Amino acid sequence: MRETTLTRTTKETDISLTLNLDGEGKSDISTGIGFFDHMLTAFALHGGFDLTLQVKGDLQVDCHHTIEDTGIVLGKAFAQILGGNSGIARFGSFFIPMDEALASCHLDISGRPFLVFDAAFDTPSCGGFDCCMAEEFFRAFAMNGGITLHLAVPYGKNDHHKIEALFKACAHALRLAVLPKGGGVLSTKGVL
Ligand SMILES: [Mn+2]
Repeated sequence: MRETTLTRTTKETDISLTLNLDGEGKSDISTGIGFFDHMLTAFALHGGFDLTLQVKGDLQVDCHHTIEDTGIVLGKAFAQILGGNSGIARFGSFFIPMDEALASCHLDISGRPFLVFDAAFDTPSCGGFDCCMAEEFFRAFAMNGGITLHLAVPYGKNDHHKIEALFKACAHALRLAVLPKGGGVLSTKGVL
């Protein structure tokens, strides 16, 4: 089964995560930030991943460490489960419209971490989630997952819709990229 459990404890956050790539989209998520729980619940459901996540972060400071460190652990979980990225589709692309907003995600589970993030927000936050943390979350996820990740919101007005569409687009692109393909690594180099 393509599943792992990770824990990570620092002076800023205490994180426990279990991820199953071949799940049914079930989740049990508690980060202390309601909007972030909403995003990660959507991520699990749309990716078809089972995700159990408990985060105790220093929210008395702000939401930064809690969100960034969750991205780190989620990225590490993908990297650990996929090993050398052998036998998977590797690439995934998806567009998600959400009312007036459109988000796109194009990714390559390449072992070459990179983030392109082309989205702008009009308000400082959605609930307790600072909108600037969307980029920080996806950067931490890409860096620790070894994923080339391109995210964009070409248009849209409502920041809740824009961010939610980004999480859903990323989830669907990942669902496609981790599909078992058989064979070895999809690279002329023979290794990623
Ligand atoms: Mn929503």
